[in-house]
Amino acid sequence: MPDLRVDLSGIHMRNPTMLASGVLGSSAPMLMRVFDEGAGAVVSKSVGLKPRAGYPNPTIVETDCGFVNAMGLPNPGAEKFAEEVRMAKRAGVELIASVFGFTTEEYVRTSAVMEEAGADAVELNLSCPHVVGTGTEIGSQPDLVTEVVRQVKDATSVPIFAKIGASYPRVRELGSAIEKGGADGITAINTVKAAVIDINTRKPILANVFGGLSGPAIRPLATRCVYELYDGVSIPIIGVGGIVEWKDAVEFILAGATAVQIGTGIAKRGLSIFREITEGIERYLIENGFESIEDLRGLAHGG
Ligand code: RRO
Repeated sequence: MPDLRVDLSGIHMRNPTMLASGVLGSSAPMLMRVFDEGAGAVVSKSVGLKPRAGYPNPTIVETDCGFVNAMGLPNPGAEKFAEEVRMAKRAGVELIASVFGFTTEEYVRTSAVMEEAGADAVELNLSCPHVVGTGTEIGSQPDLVTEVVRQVKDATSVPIFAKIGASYPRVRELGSAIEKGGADGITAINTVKAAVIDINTRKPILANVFGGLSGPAIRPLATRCVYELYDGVSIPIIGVGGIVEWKDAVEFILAGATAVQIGTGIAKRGLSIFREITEGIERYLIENGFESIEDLRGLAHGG
């Protein structure tokens, strides 16, 4: 049997699938359920230092090519969410806490609370495409990205991943900025800034007007980012964006991903998607004579 285990900068995963941040990640029971269903690790919904209500409804709209969401970072604040992290950790869940901030200090303090609560790693959200003052507004400034990563690294001892979007044109430059800050990995990509108009009301559907597009429409864009990063950085890359089938996951691994995250795909396939994708990867490895996932990683590169 091929080896499906993945060592993601010290995070020991039984398989390369992870729950993407923002989907089913707001409570310990949901995180536990997803882990029970076979995910190798789970990433919680982004939390900040203070509670936030998020945007008014409608916050999500389905289109024929994916979902567009503008939740607006609803979260109970780090101290309160720490209770969920503790509960999930007591149940043995491999848990990465997603963290956002409006300042470097907020990223640092929130990450420290997550580490203290027992999170195995922190994923810095440097890429929410539609909240003013955080996300892409920070993630499109490479020097600031280095600074945020460096300061979080200095203040914590768990692995730190940085999640980027596709809007910054020089993805390798951004990857280098993250690596320079000392990050343990890069997650690529977040949703892509989008809008949907109701032709009857002749107005935008989302209360926030703009939201983030997820689903198969962004998969080739995400694969391109992973491919570019793999050529430019030496830290692990986590691929995310539109994975629905096991073949999609294999594509990301061939582009250079060490692990893959799944979010929107759950809406199409249910929670069995984690097992189905893991089994599909396993079959592919057997049928093609590979002994481990590692043997597959990055094979789309070079001659
Ligand atoms: O909460 C959101 O609206 C949200 C976030 Br933080 C993010 O990173 N990406 C996204 O599509 N939505």
